[in-house]
Amino acid sequence: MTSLDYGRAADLTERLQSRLVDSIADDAGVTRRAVLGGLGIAGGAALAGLGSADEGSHAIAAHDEDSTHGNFGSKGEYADLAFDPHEYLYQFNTGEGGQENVPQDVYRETVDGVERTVREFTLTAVDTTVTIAPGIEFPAWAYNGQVPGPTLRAVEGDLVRVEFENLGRHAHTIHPHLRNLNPRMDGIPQNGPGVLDTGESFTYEWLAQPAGVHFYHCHSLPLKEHIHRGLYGAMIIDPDPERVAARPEEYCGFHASQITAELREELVARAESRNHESDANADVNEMVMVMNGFDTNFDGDNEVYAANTRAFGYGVGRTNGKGEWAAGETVRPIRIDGQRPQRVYLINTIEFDPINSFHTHSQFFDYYDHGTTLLPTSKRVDTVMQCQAQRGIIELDYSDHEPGLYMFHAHQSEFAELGWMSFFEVV
Ligand SMILES: [Cu+2]
Repeated sequence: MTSLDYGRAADLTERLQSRLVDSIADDAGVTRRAVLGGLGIAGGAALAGLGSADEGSHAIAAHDEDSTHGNFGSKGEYADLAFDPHEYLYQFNTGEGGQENVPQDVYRETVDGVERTVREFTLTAVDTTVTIAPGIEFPAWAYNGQVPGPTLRAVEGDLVRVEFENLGRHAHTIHPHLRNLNPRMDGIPQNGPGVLDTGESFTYEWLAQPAGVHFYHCHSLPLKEHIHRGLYGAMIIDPDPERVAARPEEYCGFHASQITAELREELVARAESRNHESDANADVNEMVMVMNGFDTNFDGDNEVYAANTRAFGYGVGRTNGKGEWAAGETVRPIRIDGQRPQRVYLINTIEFDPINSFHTHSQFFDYYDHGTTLLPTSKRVDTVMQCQAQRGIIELDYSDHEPGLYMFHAHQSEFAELGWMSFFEVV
């Protein structure tokens, strides 16, 4: 058997989780709600000294304690279901569909003489709290009340229009990691509108280029605090198959004179597989993983690590013994159909540590650094590392693996033990 026993995997997750929660529970930067040890929820939303979040904002700070989502008293369960790390994996905002808390639209418009598809999103910065470990609330600054912020998705050549409003207490911006031709739209303090104070708004416009997996974040100073508090998100730019057919050399390491008809055809097929408007894309199970960390005592060092904010959120919870997870339980592996190709859009956002990494057990994968090429930049690797803001696309194939649990985690062992440890459950 290649997979771990479910009960032992659950023991491991629970042991690491308890140790982590014990180690950070008294840190200055967090608030501990009494959900551990079957005590039930403490009264009142814990806001870590930040006061109430603005009413009418998208903040998720207020916990619905009369919720029907079951009892949150059990050890190892997350109480805050407003953000579900399993849903987040698959939440792509394209302008024509996405999350309820992300107002969006898509339409055609002539921009500087060129007719383009415009994908418009409203992003609002707020102060809120996010659950980073069972019962542990971190005082975050967040786009649309969530960390990571909403995943934005467009096609190469589109115009991404972001109506940004700052309802947080500090001055913020949005800086895109795109090939942006207008310095006013760079989202830095020194250009265009500069930083936006509380209550101010600005509409950013960015050309969606190049194709790849990209990143947006606040660029206010001190930068390390504004990023680390949670103001970041993924921006995916799908390749345009027609453009790939016309300029295939821009999507691989070959010179134009070396492009054969077969290679052009392969690159176009790969572009279709990556393009959410193409039928071929529906065959692939696509997930977003943003590797992040939290400095819970504000000493300039991370105490908690995760993929998508929740320490051990993709660990193994208690089951009924048959791999079916108990109702309401939010600690569970990512269940995947072994016969479908898997694609992970991976981004590293951690502050304070110079690198992060992604390592798969019993598996090798193809990797596309920044996702800007259609041929892999690394073939058959089981570990990649990323500095802050580095990102890439991972393609995995479990079609010949036995069903069961396959671990993946940061291969900085410390990060794994402090939360960035996860499982795929292949079925
Ligand atoms: Cu900021």
